[in-house]
Amino acid sequence: MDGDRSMNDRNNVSSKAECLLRPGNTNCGGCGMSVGLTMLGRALADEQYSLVIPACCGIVAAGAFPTTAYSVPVLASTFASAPAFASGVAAVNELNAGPGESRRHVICWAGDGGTYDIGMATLSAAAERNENLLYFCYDNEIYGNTGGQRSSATPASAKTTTTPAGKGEKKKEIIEILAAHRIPYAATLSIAHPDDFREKIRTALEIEGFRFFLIHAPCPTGWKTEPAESIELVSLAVRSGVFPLYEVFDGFDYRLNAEPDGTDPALYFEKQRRFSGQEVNLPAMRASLKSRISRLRQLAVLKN
Ligand SMILES: Cc1ncc(C[n+]2csc(CCOP(=O)(O)OP(=O)(O)O)c2C)c(N)n1
Ligand code: SF4
Repeated sequence: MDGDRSMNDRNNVSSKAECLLRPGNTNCGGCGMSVGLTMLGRALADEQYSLVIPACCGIVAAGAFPTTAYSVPVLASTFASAPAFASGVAAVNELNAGPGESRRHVICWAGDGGTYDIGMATLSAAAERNENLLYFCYDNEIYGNTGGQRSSATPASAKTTTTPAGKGEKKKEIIEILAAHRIPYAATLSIAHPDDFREKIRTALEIEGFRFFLIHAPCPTGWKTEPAESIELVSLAVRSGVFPLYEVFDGFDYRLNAEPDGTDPALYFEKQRRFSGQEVNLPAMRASLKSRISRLRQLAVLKN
């Protein structure tokens, strides 16, 4: 009986729904991107889709052709071109679909380097054309795959291989940039909030056009954190207001999905050795997070 159950469990685990990224891939332990892929697979369990992935840890994880760690078709693009590449794939799917047939979703899965920096031109162009794509940026706040260089998503004060004394500049507000394109849907996702994660993807599936998601994706290797603490870290980020959970419809209709609970952001920073020895100006940080959340509150109609 137990043997049957474990066989069934194994079979379930190898299904597309449970296992978009199969075990035995190259990702590090505690990788937030891997957890994000698992949650994405579960949210899309009943859907047909392909992934377009540019240069990043996500495409390395696929492994060497002809084997793959992914359980859906994956197309590898150059670093800067994933949204353009995916636009072409979506157009071909449209041409190939027969009358009344549903289209396979096309999903971009890219890191912050490929999104905030090198892919920004093709991302902006695809958003402006309102291409029928779902775009996911897993934001580990560095160029993880090539050794942890700073990106424009790296927060101020974080030490990276190219900012050994701590980054001087602030993190870019990517959701605001996408919202300014007046796309139908943009949202932040946390792997510490699986219900919210799934619900927002299901919401996006009901909408046509360009849909953008930002996932806070801990990277123990680059953040110098313990793999077992990844979920706790992103939970602290939501609770302290470092990573607010919100969604924006049509570029102006904001909804705040979780209120910060008063957790001190210091707890989030203290747990990461990328900030150790840095003078994180906590009073200024607390004030800036407070003003950002109150701005979001003003823009939002609180959901639920
Ligand atoms: C034009 C170009 N420049 C540089 C590289 C080398 N490269 C491959 S992956 C990568 C980092 C990607 O960073 P990010 O998009 O944040 O994803 P992550 O590695 O963190 O998963 C770089 C610089 C490349 N493949 N193409
Ligand atoms: S370097 Fe970071 S993002 Fe890349 S696989 Fe490792 S933990 Fe994940």
